[in-house]
Formats: sequence, structure tokens, C-alpha cells
Amino acid sequence: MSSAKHLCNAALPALAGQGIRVPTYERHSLVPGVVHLGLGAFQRAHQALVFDDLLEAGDTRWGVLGVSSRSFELADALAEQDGLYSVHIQNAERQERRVVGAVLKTCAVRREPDQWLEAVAHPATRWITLTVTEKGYDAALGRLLVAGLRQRHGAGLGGLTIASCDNIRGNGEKLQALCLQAANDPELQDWITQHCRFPNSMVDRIVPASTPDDRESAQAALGVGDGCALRTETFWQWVLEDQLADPADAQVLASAGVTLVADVRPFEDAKLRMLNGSHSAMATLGQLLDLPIIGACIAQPDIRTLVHRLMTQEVMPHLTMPGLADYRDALIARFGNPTLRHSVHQIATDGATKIADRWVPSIEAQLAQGRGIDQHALIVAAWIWSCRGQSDQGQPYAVNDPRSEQLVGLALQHQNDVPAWVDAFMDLDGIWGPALQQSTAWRAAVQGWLQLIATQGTAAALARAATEPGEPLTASRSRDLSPAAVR
Ligand code: CS2
Repeated sequence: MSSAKHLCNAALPALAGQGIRVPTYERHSLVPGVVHLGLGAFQRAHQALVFDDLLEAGDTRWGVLGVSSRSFELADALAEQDGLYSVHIQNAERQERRVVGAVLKTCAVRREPDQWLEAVAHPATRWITLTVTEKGYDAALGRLLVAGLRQRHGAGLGGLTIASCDNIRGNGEKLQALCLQAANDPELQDWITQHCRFPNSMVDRIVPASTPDDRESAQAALGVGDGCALRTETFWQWVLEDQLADPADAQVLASAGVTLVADVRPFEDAKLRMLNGSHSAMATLGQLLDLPIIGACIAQPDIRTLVHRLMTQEVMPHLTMPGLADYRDALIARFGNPTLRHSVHQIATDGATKIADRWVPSIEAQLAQGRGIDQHALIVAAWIWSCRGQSDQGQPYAVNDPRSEQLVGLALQHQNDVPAWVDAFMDLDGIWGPALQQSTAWRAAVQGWLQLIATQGTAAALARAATEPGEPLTASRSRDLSPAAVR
């Protein structure tokens, strides 16, 4: 028995004795081959397990330096545990708890910028991976990456695979564009283009933010404290474009379950619009109806109907990934995973940034083909309504968004004048794109639903939508949505 009080290297033999899967490779002698920026829950319960499997299989190149892009706390908490943490992987049928060893070291880029630079310019480094959330893709990110790449180029080292793992359409291309812009020097730009690769990817695993409950359950199961414990579902998917600085990595990653493809777009579009699009819809509705977690949302019959119709009628017609009906049904089952408590407030965070990739392409495609837009119009109306920052029962919540001041301000300013309110939101830049902004049918549809929500409540609007399957809400019909016209 080890006398360790919390998870750390010294605690591993005892845990192995208890039948818990722990890393058996020699962690202390490893030099990180991967620098990961954005030390959130997602990467630690997704990609880090792939690298952990490769390390366990004897390939020593996949140890990770975990770089926190914002807070110091997590980097320090992990460092105290020698980078170790447990992941409880569960669905209704099976469960497994394992200790992950792939994160060898951690630092915080704002506190230890030199460690970041040294790591990017280290000969052993082969990959940079990123999970910095949708709003993190700005000029500052480009500058940060380029500072490291400049040093690497200066040291005469080879290029890197720089893999974005965020829920953004064309995530690799966006990252490459940011880097080339920040490089601002033809020689460095040329080196980046010639030697570095920025594969687009689709990443998928539902990983709620860690809760005290997750940490208590880890302590009970492990017999030692784990302040960094995570809980996730059994499903995971990582689809990556076969555009890697070292082409031989494709086969290595495939051996650990990663799907390598020539074009990730069909997978990315399906995942962003079906999974994440439904997530954002449920998060918006859940906030308004005081349903705190996704499991509670998908169990509510009218929300379930809406999510099913949203995907079937308005999203799937524009996707090319094979097996969409099965994918939809599997997603609905995943949303209902009874072992996860995935907060609607967590998913609703940064809504204005997420909507562009999750909802807008489907609405544009439906409008272009003269098809129904009702389900999306309802959730957009609900989102506009939700920017007041209170549920229909009057429970206040924070509107967490980089533009929250503007969004809340507009909502409060216009809440008594629905057409002006919708116009103000549709005029926001960077969310909708010109096709939606110029469509009077779209604005009218959103107005119709917002009018109904404002007068009758979100639940009544959902009930109304559920009784009228797939009926296109045209500009002229939307005017009939006066309270009197509603059952
Ligand atoms: C969620 C995602 O928080 C969110 O916006 O929609 O984190 C989602 O859980 C993952 O993309 C699932 O792969």
C-alpha cells in the first residue's frame, strides 16, 4: 500500500493492485513530443487517451506538455499530481475508470511564456495540438504560435503538425491563416507553408466540466484524492485529415482508433450541425425552462421532438456523411446518457460565437432551396429571448459571452418591440451572414416565434411547434402567431 493521499506517481502501484488501469510505461524518462495548448476537460478525456494508448504500446513520442491558455489553477493542480488524473468513462451499459499518464508536464502560457517557446522549438516536439474554444481563434493566437515557430525555424529544426481540435468549420485552415498572417515575413511564411501541416479535424466526445461529485466519486473509487478527475461517455471519435508533417504518423494514429481521411468536411459538417447544433438548441431552451442538464432537455417530449425534427428536416438534407439517420438516433441516445450531468449553462456559453457554424449553414441551405426553417427560427427566437438573462420562471442566469454586454443591452432595450428586437439581433455582425440578414422570410419567421415566446412562454412555443410538424412558417403565416391564434 502506498501512503499517497492524492493521485501521483507513488500511488500507481496500489491502484494497479486494485485492478484500475494505470500507465505502466516509464513516464519520468519521456520527453514530450506533443505540445498541447488549452488544458481543458475535453482534450484530457479525448485526445490524451489516444496518446496514452500509443505510449502504452511502446511508442515514446506522444507524451504531452499541457499548456494552459488561461488559468493557472489546472496547470498547478495537475503538476501536483505528476500530471496524472482519472477518467470515468460511462454509459448506461458499461463503465471503466482509468488513470491517464500522457500529460507529462504542465505550464501556463501567460506565466511561463519561455516554457512554451522552448517546447515549440524543442527537437523532440513533433506536434502542437489545440483546444482553445471557438473564441480563441484570433490574431493573438497566431502571434503566440508564430513566436514559437520562428524560434524553431531559427534553430534549423523540421516542421510540425499543428492540429486544431476545436469545434470550428475548417479549423486547420483557420489556424494556418492566422499563423501566416502573424508571420508577416515571407521567409517564415514560406517555411510554415512548406514544412508545417494544419490538418482539419472533427473531434467528438461529450466531456462535461468536472464537478465536485466527479471528484468525490473518483476519491471513493481510487482511495486517493483526484482534484482533476473527469467523467465522460464511452463514445469518442477523432477524424483527421491525412495532412501530417510526418506522413508515417497517419498509420500510427489509425492504430489507436483515429480515422484518417482525405477530406474531413462531411464529418465536420455533420457533427457541428447535428451534435453541436442540437446541443446549442437544448442549452438555449434548457436555460429558459430551468432544465439544468442536457439529459433533462432530451427527456422533455417537445424538446425531443424539436431536436429530432431539427436534424431530420432542416439539417440532414444538406449533409453528405453516410448513415445520417443512424447518426441522429445515436446522438439522441448519447444526449440521454443517464450517467452524465452536462450543464446547459456550460454549453450556452459563447452562444453568439457558436451559432455561426452550428445553425447558420443549415438555415442558409434551407432558405436557398425554399424549404422549411421553422425549427431553426424557433431556436433562434429562443436564443434572442434567452439574452435577457432569465428563465421563463424568472430565475436569473449569467449570459456568458464575449459580447454579453451588447447582447443583454439589446435584449433589454427592445424587449417590448419584437420586430425591432429581431432586427437589432439580425443586424449583429459576425453571426448570420448576408443571406439570412437579407431574408425577410427569415426575419418574419423569427419574429413570429419570438412574439409567441414573449406572450405565451417558451413551453407554449415548443408545444405549438410539436403539433405542427415541419410546416414552413412563411412570412405571411407568421403574422397569425398572435396569442389568440395559439391554442
Ligand atoms: C458542446 C461541445 O460545449 C459545447 O458547446 O456542444 O463541447 C460538445 O460536447 C462536444 O463538441 C462533443 O464532441
